[in-house]
Amino acid sequence: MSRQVWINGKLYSSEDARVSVFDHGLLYGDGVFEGLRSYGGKVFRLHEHVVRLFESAKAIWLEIPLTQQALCDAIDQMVKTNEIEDGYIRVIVTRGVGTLGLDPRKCNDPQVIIIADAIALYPSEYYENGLEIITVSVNRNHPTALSPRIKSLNYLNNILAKIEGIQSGCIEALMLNHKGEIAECTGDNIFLVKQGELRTPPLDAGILAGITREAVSEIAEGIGMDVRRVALTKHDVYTADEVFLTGTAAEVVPVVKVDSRSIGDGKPGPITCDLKERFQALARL
Ligand code: PXG
Repeated sequence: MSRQVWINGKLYSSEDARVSVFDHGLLYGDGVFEGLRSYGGKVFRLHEHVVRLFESAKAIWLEIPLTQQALCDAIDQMVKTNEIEDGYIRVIVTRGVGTLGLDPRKCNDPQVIIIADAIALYPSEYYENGLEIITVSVNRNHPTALSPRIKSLNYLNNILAKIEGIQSGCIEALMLNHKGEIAECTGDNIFLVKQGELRTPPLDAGILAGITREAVSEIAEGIGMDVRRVALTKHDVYTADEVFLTGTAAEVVPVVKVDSRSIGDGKPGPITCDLKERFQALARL
């Protein structure tokens, strides 16, 4: 189905929406992005996503040529224009056209792109039976090399981890940080349930500050659960009562096996299932 795509304030049909082969987003992965979701035509945590996009851009010295409010309005407009109810929105900001050289000063027309489409949901058996994941040899980007807080157009770190997971028959891969601590999966944050409390790696473990991670933490704290953002090891994961992942695409998805070890009783746990329901209720409010 043809969609309308927003590029720098103009609308193009999806067939005609294009960027140049000289765009540094393509040549060098020089740019940032966000993946958002709409529920019943309303974008979930729109403001938080736009703030994170602007922070990603600031961290790479990329100036987004519109205000946060104007971008929020444009995203809302694209959801309406494309008549999206439950949908997926991708916002991309590239450094723009430059020369065949790294120098970003040659790029002076950043491309802001908004794509709004229907969402391709994960198969329901992932939620019913839980995922099996594996820790991979690819570490998460070292925070002093490229901060994992930046949602940049260069996702090779995560893609290499994903490939390693797929080679082992797992659709998600768990990445460790440079200290050997648990970081996150390739497109999701990780939580453990232990003795009725939630544990998730802190931001300084070198992870993306996930918006679903934050929403689920708020839900849990709202029902009186402790949420501890603490450094975690593989041992903590293997001996957890429950494990689940959070992300815009996956929402809350149970994990039942890590590195071939069953987690808890090997079935999606009650706290995970409860938080998954509560998250969906919140998203559809
Ligand atoms: N960690 C990483 C590395 C991610 O890329 C998350 C955690 C979860 O963050 P949010 O804010 O979504 O709760 C992400 C999110 C895609 C896609 O199209 C990727 C993400 C989100 C939406 C779509 O691959 N990554």
